[in-house]
Amino acid sequence: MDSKSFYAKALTLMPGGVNSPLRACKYVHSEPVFIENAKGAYLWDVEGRKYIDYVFSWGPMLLGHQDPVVNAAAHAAVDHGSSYGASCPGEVLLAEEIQKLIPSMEMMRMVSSGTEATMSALRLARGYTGRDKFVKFIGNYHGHADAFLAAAGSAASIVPGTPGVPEAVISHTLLAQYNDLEAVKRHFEESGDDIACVIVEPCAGNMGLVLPEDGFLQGLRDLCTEHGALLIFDEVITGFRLAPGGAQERYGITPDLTTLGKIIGGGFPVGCFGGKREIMEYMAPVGGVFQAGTLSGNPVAMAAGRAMLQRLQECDYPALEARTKALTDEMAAILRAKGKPVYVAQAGSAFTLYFSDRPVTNMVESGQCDYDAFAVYWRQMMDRGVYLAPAGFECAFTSFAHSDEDFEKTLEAARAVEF
Ligand code: KE4
Repeated sequence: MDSKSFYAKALTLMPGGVNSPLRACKYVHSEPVFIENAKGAYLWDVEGRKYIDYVFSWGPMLLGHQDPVVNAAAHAAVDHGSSYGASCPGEVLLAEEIQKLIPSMEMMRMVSSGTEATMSALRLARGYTGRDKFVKFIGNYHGHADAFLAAAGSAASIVPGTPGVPEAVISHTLLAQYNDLEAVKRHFEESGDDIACVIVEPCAGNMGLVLPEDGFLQGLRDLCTEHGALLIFDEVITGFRLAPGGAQERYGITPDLTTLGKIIGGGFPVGCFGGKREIMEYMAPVGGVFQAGTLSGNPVAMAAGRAMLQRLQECDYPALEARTKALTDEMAAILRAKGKPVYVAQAGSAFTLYFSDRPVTNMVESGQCDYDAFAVYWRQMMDRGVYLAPAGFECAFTSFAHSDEDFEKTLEAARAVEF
């Protein structure tokens, strides 16, 4: 069966034919291809067409697909049983590995998705401080728990309003533009005693990649400390990607709580939240803040994640960052030569090519980019075997599996694009 046939069948079985809205490729006016194989830097669809991957499952596969060490660890784990619903060594070993790289996570808890991690971290922040309100940034995406679906980024930015989310639930969600410290200050001036936490993507990846401006993260740290609120870094994308110790290592700011996902599962469903011991001990069964999960600490995900983190410590992050910069500089130069203004945002192995003649520092500016031009670009890159995220407001990822030849082929495809 080809992709078209699978999609036609999928449309009868799943809303929009997908299990996550971005995959429907609506934002690039296209249809999904169905993938049946992935190895290294490549994907193959059900028709045998090969793509150079820049999505990598939306972030987890920083080593590329089927890294032999990660694969072997997952296989070995499956051979010992795929789920116990009981404590297992793998969860302790992965937690130890995470703590080594992100020391601010003195204690942590494993869950099964980024959504669960942020949802639980927010509940913990509220339980710990005894306060209900929290600050989130417009265009930041923290998964799809109700409280975060106010001005959320990623696919949620396209949904008008938040049907299904009671007004009362988001009435405690205070919004600010990303990089606008003054707006956060105003929230603290008005409701400082009621604010449990500020949650932020320390380098935003869900309105396109948007870098924190100098002083922004430090300013958040200071405001939270001053007002007794917790600072939560949502590092579901940035954890182990921007640096082995995540954005908090790269920018030198320590949050009270951190949420993780994606990379720490080595491609298996996972999430994790953690931070200061004193705060984490508010979680049940020690404290009263409830959270639980049938598959939390799943032994296969734990084994794959641990192998992934160990392998990443042997990898040369600065070299990949430099190679990614050379790639994106050239991609931008090619587009400019075609008369398209481009602004490139890059941090480590994450980047976004904005069709814009101005820098993008927040959601308003991201919304002003020419996403129709991006859609044209995306479709022609796909036709030439380059798989970019199917939305202009997402970031692309390079991996340690990409060769220079893959980058050169990508540039060749970009040169052939016509607007
Ligand atoms: P999951 O529940 O999808 O595992 O993680 C939610 C999440 C939390 N925090 C951040 C910063 C995230 O980026 C995400 C999920 N990211 C999206 C796209 N960037 C995943 C892809 C999708 O929704 O299909």
